[in-house]
This record gives sequence, structure tokens and C-alpha cells, in this order.
Amino acid sequence: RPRPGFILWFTGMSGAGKSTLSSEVLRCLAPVQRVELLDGDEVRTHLSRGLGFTREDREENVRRIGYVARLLAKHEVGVLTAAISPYRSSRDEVRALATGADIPFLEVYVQAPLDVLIARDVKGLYKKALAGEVPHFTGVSAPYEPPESPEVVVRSDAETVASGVGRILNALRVRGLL
Ligand code: GGZ
Repeated sequence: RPRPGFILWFTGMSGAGKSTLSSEVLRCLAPVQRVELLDGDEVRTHLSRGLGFTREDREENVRRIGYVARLLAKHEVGVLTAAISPYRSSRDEVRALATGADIPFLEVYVQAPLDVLIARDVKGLYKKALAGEVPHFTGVSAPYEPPESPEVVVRSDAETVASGVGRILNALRVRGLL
């Protein structure tokens, strides 16, 4: 019998480690279940091409990701999503739609202090944002609303990728999803 589908919803600021963690979790799950990752960057070149970073556009982006995630999860796919998804109301909305369809939904908050993100700045986006060159940049010129009761919190500056991945897999295990 196939394992049940679920949605693992990663949220956190740019550079916090959502892509790293989610792709590693994906790799761990792939041998035992059909899995799919909807990564923010990738989604924005296809499903959400043309959307920007205003609140309205981000809410639309999150709604689309949630919709596809539900379609997949309904068919026993383990779905991982990795978009900033900075607005609590949008995340709560996709959670409600998932759980209303009997799809387990786990929010994974990938967190690191802003000064750490600024110091890392892998893509140089924080530097540009701090110089006023990126409008609506999360954490600098646009808000990030932290989850109030995420199923998992990963402090990417204070624990290894392996440790974070382990705790995420454990959250699935205790719910009978792995
Ligand atoms: C935040 C931005 C912005 C602005 C471009 N604010 O670290 P990245 O580079 O690779 O991932 C970020 C990505 C954010 O897209 P999401 O679809 O995840 O966002 S949301 O869920 O809020 O819709 C970042 C890059 O796009 N980027 N401009 N203004 N991140």
C-alpha cells in the first residue's frame, strides 16, 4: 500500500536554507516514496512567471504553490515546498485548504538571524536591498511574519543540515507519514 501524501511547507527568509534543507529531505525520502519539490525560484520561472514581490503577488504565488501541492499530495506524493511565504495569513490559508482535504500539512520554519543572513548573502541580494536597490525585499524593505506554531523549527545558523533533516524526518515519522 502506498504511503499517504503530505505537504512539508518550508518557510523562511532568503538565504535561511530552505532550498538546502528541502532538497536534502527530498533525497532522503525519494527511496521510499514518490516525492516532489516546489522550489520558489523554479516556480517563479514556470507556474508563477511574471509575478513580482508585492504582497498581492506573493499571496498569489503561495496560493498557486498550495494548489499544486494539494493536487500532488492527494495522489500519495510527499510534497515539499520552499518559498519564503512571508505572510502568516497565506500560510494559514494553504494549511486550512490542505487539512480540509485531509492532507497532513507540516510547517517547517527555517530560521537564522538577519545579521547572519546579511553576512552570508550568497547572492548579494541583501547588500543590494540594504542599498535601497531592491524594493519589497523580505527582512529589509518588506516583512517576514514568523510562524506561530510551526511543526518544526530549524535554526540553520546553530545546527547542521543533517540535524535539521533528522528532526524533519522525525516529525514525519511520529505522524505515521514515514
Ligand atoms: C525576497 C527576492 C526578492 C525580494 C528576488 N524579496 O534567495 P533566493 O533569492 O534565491 O530566493 C528568493 C526568491 C523569493 O521568491 P519566493 O517565491 O520564495 O518568495 S515568496 O514566497 O515571498 O513569493 C530571492 C529572490 O526570489 N528575490 N526579489 N524582493 N526575495
